[in-house]
Formats: sequence, structure tokens, C-alpha cells
Amino acid sequence: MHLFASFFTACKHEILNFKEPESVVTTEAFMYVANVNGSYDKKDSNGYITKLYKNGKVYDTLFIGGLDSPKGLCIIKNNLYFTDIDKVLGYNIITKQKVFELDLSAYKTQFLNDICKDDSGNIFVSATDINEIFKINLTTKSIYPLDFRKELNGPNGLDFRNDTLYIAELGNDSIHGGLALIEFKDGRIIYNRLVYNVGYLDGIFQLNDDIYFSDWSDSDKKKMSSKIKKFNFTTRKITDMESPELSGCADMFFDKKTNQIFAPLMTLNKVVILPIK
Ligand SMILES: [Ca+2]
Ligand SMILES: [Ca+2]
Repeated sequence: MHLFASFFTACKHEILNFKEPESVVTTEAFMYVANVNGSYDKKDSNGYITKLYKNGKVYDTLFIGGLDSPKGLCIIKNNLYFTDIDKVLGYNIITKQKVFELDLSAYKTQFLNDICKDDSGNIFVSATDINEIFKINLTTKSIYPLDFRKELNGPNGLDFRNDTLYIAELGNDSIHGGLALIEFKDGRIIYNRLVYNVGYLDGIFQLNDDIYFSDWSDSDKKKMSSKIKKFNFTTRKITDMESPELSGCADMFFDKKTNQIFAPLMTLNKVVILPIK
């Protein structure tokens, strides 16, 4: 145990001074971090996106400012999309101009959360408080609720690969969140439950035979300690990733180029970069 701790202390790279960072995304040269700054559902106009070099040096702290509670970053071409309480917004990362805005307040949500893209010009957006996931066409702005409200339990993190949407759930007051997937095949939409009642799940990405996800709870499901865990498709088992304590690990991002996880630690106001072995 001690050996693991020293190994990861040596490899671990921390970047400090964020304000409730909820989400990270990287490009070839940069990383973008969404700072909620305060409560997850308050329209306080103090939320912002920071742009940094991937070594952690700040490029522009208030790259996009005047937001409320930005979460769930996703880059498509030169546009950065994210959720902000009840809206989906998009900004061009070269010009910083707003290029997309869609109001989802008619659906009575105040907790739009993660966002991810498919391969044909759509994004998926989770609405944790109303138990819904929306498929949104970026060109026509048509909104299509997937309508698995009876099956899902507070959808939070999303990842889309090979016609499959992977979902990590936050859970509700009586049952903890788990993992599910929705497949889009031959015009059909097929829901599949992987595991129930795991914890307070947040970030998610699929890699090889595993789903990596962050869990805000410890083993007795009480404290907000949090770890990155893996669900293996072959064994159907969940194991902990070897890592230091990651308090409040939210919407992490897997950077294929460097084989690293960029993990925003919301309660510690930092981003930690961890290698995947
Ligand atoms: Ca805020
Ligand atoms: Ca999230």
C-alpha cells in the first residue's frame, strides 16, 4: 500500500486554484476546465471556463466568463459545448464567440450535467434532476428525450463510443447510482443495465474492456471521499483503480494521446493528472 502511495505521489501532477471544477477536456495542446464556482444550481453569473496548457500552466483563467454553473465539457471541431444549469452553450475556442445556445428550462430541469457527442452531429445531455437524457441535433436544435426515466437513477456522466452511450448515475436518496448503457443499432434504441446501487457516480469513460468511473462515496457509501473505479465487461466486477485519495472527483477526461486521466477534484479545487498503466 505504501509503495503504491509513493509511486502515485511521484507520478501525480496537480494543478491548483480552481473554483469547484466539475469537468475537464483536452485537445492536442490545451486543457479546458469548467469552474462551477459555488452551488451546482445557482444562477450567480460567476462560473467560468479556464484554458491551460497541458503541463498545467494557465493560458487564460477567465477564458469564458459570466456563466452560472458550467459542467460537462465536450469539443466538436473548434467548438466547446457545455451545460449551464438549464442551457446548453457552445463557444468557438479560436474566436471565443458564442455559436450555440439552447434553453431546456421547459423540461423543468435545473441540473443539466454531462455532455458527449456521437458520430453524426448530435450531442447527448444528461439532466440528473429529472432523470432524463436528451439527444440534441446541433444543426436543427431538435431535442429528443430518450425517455428511460423509469430505468435510470439520476444520470450524470456520459460517454459515447461505437453506437453505445455509457451512463454513470448519481442515484437518489434511497438507492445509489449504478452503470447503464443505451445502444443505437439499426434504428433501434436498446437499454441495458450493467450494475445497480454502487455509489454517487459522476465521470465516466469506456476504454478497452473496462468502464472507468468516479464515485464520490467510500466503501460504506457515506463519506464524500471518492475514487476512480473500473467495471470490467468480462468479469462483470468492479475494482478500484490504484490511485491516491481523490476527494470529489467529478467529470474526468481520458486523454488518448498521453494515456492520462485528467480528474477535476471539485471539493479540493484542483485537477489531478493520473497515468493509466
Ligand atoms: Ca456559480
Ligand atoms: Ca458530472
